[in-house]
Amino acid sequence: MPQSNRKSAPRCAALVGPYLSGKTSLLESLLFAAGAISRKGSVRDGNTLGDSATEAKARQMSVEVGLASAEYLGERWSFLDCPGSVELIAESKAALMVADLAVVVVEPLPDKAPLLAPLFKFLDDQAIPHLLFINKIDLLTSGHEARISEVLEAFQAVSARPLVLRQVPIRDGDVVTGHVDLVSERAYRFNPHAPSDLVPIPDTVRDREQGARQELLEALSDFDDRLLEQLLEDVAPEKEEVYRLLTRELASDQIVPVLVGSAENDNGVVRLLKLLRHEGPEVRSTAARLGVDPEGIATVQVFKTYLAAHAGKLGFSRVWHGTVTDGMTLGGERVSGLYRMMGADQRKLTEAVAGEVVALGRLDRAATGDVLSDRSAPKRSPLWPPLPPPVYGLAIVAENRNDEVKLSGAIQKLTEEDPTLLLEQSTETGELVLWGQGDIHLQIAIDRLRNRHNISVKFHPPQVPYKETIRKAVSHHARFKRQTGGHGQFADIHVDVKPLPRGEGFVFTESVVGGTVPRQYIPAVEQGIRDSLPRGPLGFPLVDLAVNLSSGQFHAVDSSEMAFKTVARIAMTEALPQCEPVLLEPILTVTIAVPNEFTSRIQRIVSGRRGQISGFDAKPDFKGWDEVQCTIPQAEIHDLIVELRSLTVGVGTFTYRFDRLAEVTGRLADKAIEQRKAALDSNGR
Ligand SMILES: Nc1nc2c(ncn2[C@@H]2O[C@H](COP(=O)(O)OP(=O)(O)OP(=O)(O)O)[C@@H](O)[C@H]2O)c(=O)[nH]1
Ligand SMILES: [Mg+2]
Repeated sequence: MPQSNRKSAPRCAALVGPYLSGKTSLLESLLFAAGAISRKGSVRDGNTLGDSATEAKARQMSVEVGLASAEYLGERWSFLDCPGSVELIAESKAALMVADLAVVVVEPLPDKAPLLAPLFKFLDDQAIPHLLFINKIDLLTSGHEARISEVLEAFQAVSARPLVLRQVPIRDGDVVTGHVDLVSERAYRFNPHAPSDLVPIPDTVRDREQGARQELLEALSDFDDRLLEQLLEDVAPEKEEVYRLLTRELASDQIVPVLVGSAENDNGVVRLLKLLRHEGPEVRSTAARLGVDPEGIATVQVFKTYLAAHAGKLGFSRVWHGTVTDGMTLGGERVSGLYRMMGADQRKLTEAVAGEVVALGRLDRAATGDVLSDRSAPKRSPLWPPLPPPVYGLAIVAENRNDEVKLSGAIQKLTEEDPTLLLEQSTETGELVLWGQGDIHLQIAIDRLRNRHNISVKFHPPQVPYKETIRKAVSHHARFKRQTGGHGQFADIHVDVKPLPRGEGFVFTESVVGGTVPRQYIPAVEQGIRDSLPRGPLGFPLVDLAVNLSSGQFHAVDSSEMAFKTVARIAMTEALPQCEPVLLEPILTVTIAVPNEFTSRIQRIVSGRRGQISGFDAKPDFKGWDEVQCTIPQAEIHDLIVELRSLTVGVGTFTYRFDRLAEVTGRLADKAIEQRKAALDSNGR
């Protein structure tokens, strides 16, 4: 309950939770309940405020954070509708960082618990106050879903903080028809798409209500001795005191209130709004949580960068301190355009006070995560979450050759908006590889290239940077002699080619005595040999071999640098096929992280990819998770993330680094060599 009649500064709530749990629907319902929109859109019809992007409508899923704002009973709220996909998690984390609290929206399904674990962990690590909104309560009717108590038990198992039920559902037979608020002890009957009716507490719920209320009070009494005494002495605590404790413990992320409702039917949404209003933490405490120094006249923090078609670069930002005005200087740049976002609409503002979420126009230097003030250059918050390393790549080429130049510029723009997207121009394969968090993530980027930049691309799994080496030492004699018209060309050399241990690269030596190859031509011989390294007899770059120039012959008139360079290339072309060339493939050291219930099944995935497990251990700082160490050939890693996610309801992940090159022979090698030959032929090389 508000401690006084003083109105709160603008606050901000992020809607987060697993994929398809109903966050965008809930945003729509919240805005409708607050009177910010007069007509509700639906995800199905593709007309919600949260999913205004073309790519979101096409997929009926959120592809980025959606922003909206509402005034509820005279107080301003900004809502950040986060995408649920694990592949877009960085976007959601950034929004969570600047929110006063998170509303974790989840379906009433116990098997969603593993998806909540990493989210709860992030929220607790960052001490972000959060509540749970168990959505789709209407589905509890269809029989196969569990009861609220079972759902809660499953979710509690993955939350370090106590989940405290604030309402119990009222059922009529199998159908949830309303709920009882456990603090006010008021009962409400749901009406579809209309405010609930206050009703007497039905007798059928009374026992459950009493039991759940007792649990709520006991949970709170862990944080308050006076309440504990009252409970022991069987004294009923005052309602105001219970609200005060609930507000305090939510703000310090000690408890997680749990509400039930249905976004689709607008049930339980006004209750949620009221809880936000009375118990939602203030911007001051959020700024303190982030350690933001209130500097100068105004301080803001950018949590998302958006390149709008007309307005140019927009920095979606939370105002931490002071008042921002259009035209003022922040982080050393002039704010040119100040907007409040309502889905895709920008509403122009002249100023924004602390607590507001605004879009700042044309701050070119500011990046996502930066704190800007009128006093200093952009500063990155030390608490800002690190970006997840890429786990999936696709080689891309413009469908229209004329777009090739435009392509990297366009991708550059996408990566500015989404720093988890990376572009690599592979020096080893020559391919342009787009890296990200998964196939959906990259497909969204590819759609954006088409929708926003009018560039269509083709894509395929990136090539494996195979190498080749030799197994046998060979001594070889080569001669280059040509007589054309005037003076000819002549060079003659003896070389010893031999394999080196893995990782030694290439070594050139010479042991010429008596000037059989004159000093001035030796560098040309070395150059000729090096020129033949990028493409060995199998078609791949050669590594781990040594060549020694032992002797040769020359001609006083016809020998030249060019002739010695040529003879060196000839020597290599003739010698290498006799050296038993062999294909080398890169092997990666991989660390796979999964909830430990899945650990035993990782073996099958790894061995199915020609990998080897070297050990596993509990993941540090991550209760209930394991880390499996293994090596896997790079050729087998492309869609590892896809298989891993399908095994682990989406939460499993991995990191990797190059370990070594290893010989491959047999059918796998033949196939790689054949493909390489075809690729080189088609490139006319
Ligand atoms: N039965 C029922 N369906 C709902 C409810 N709320 C949302 N849905 C449906 O659930 C589906 C997903 O809803 P969204 O609002 O897009 O879910 P989301 O959490 O925003 O999804 P992402 O942003 O893609 O993670 C849609 O088909 C909604 O119509 C509800 O209360 N009851
Ligand atoms: Mg959504």
